Amino acid sequence: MMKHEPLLTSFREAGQGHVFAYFDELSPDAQQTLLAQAAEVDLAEIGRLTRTLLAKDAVAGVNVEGLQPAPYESRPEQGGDVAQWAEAKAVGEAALRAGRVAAFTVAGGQGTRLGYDGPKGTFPVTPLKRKPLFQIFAEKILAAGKRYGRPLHWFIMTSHQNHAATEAFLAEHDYFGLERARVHCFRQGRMPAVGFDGKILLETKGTIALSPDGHGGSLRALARSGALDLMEREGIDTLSYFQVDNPLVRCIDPAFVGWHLRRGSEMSSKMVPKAYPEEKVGHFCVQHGRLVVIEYSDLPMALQRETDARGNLRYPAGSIALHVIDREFVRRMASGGEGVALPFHRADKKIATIDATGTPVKPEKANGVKFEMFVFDALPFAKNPVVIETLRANDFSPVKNAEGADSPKTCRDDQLRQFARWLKANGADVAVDATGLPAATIEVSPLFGYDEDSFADAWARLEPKPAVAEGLYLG
Ligand code: UD2
Repeated sequence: MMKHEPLLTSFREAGQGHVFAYFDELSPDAQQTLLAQAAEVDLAEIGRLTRTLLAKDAVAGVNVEGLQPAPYESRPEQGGDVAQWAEAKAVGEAALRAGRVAAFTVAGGQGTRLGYDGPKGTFPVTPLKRKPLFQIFAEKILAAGKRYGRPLHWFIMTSHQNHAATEAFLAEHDYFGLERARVHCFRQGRMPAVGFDGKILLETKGTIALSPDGHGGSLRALARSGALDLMEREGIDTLSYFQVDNPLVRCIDPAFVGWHLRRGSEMSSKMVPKAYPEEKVGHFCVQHGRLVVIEYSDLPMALQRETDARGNLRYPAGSIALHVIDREFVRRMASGGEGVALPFHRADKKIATIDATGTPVKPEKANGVKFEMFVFDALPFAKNPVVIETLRANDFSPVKNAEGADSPKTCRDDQLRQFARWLKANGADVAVDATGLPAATIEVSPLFGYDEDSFADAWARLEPKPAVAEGLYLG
């Protein structure tokens, strides 16, 4: 039985005593649940956030003073230095052969926009076999481990909500061929939602309205879960970070790892030139000498649309949430020492809560605030951060919405285009339309080829070469 008086007192002293208003009505089990949730809350942090982000005179949006476009390394095809890219790739390959790299997926989001019930990683996305997102990543990681002769570890950050379902799904599918001991799921932290008056909201009489603390919570969670220590024991110093919604991603990209290592960078990023001025991605910028990402919702539209003398966007560098991160940098950020903590962002939301009589209510308009951290806010703290350009078609086609842009349909088509491109580049006869979309439904398993190089090698070995026809699966 958890001793509750000290906890109750600290909540009361912080002006949050109402969290226990119904405590005496709860069953002993329910009391324990509430106490455990309350113990998760950092009252000092909530107090600080309430005083700053919720203050009447809080400045909305970000300060854009002194903002400059961020420099980046262009791809060789776009005028980048061919020799440097080749060297970066060699350095990355050497790191992979030495077992220094692990894959890291953030999969704690709630996936509300897609309207899919279940962890997003279990959502089927490939054109023919309907493989789920987790399977694609697992197979890419497995294949990269084989290619470089060192099996990779895979860290997956889940949420309280989807942790058990994620673990069960992976176990049920035997980790899609990965060694069980190399797959590590751990939960991210939670933050309580507060009303506009700064009072912590109860979801029911016995539960606090808690929600995931944002993908930036991954840095703390990596430390807290013991993942960093495990990496250290295994000789891993580099994490390849990607989001669960993007099956096109090169989970393991030697050139990216190599740029990061060659520059002695603590956190590196990939950019794509924005497809159009209002595209909903973060913008890489430099402010007061530090690299920052400014989210589309925070960058004034005039700046998003601003062009230079030649008519090019002044802030073209879109963030697609791909990073390579140094292990000890994560540890430093997670320690939250003076001045190194990630900031929280405020999001006004409709939060299920209880009314004055204790009855659950679903509000019709925003009734409170959630606090989230963003992983890219670590960039200004990183030494020697590098941004490299990547081709969207090789790295980015997320599934976010049920329909329209970034939907299962657009993602499926982008996968088909990628498979067709790989085949054509290696001499296969593939009929495609003006957008590169093949007429036939084809699929390449990551176990056959997971990027241009591995595909080219596998295709060269394949005899006889199959004709590209409806239903071709290269596995
Ligand atoms: C993110 C970026 C945006 C762009 C885009 C590319 C932010 C704020 N914006 O937009 O700039 O790069 O991605 O696709 O990051 N997640 C967690 N825990 C959380 C919240 C999210 O693990 O508490 C994971 C989530 O499972 C997903 C990823 O983070 O893998 C992105 O989350 P999102 O869908 O909320 O990000 P989005 O689309 O707003």
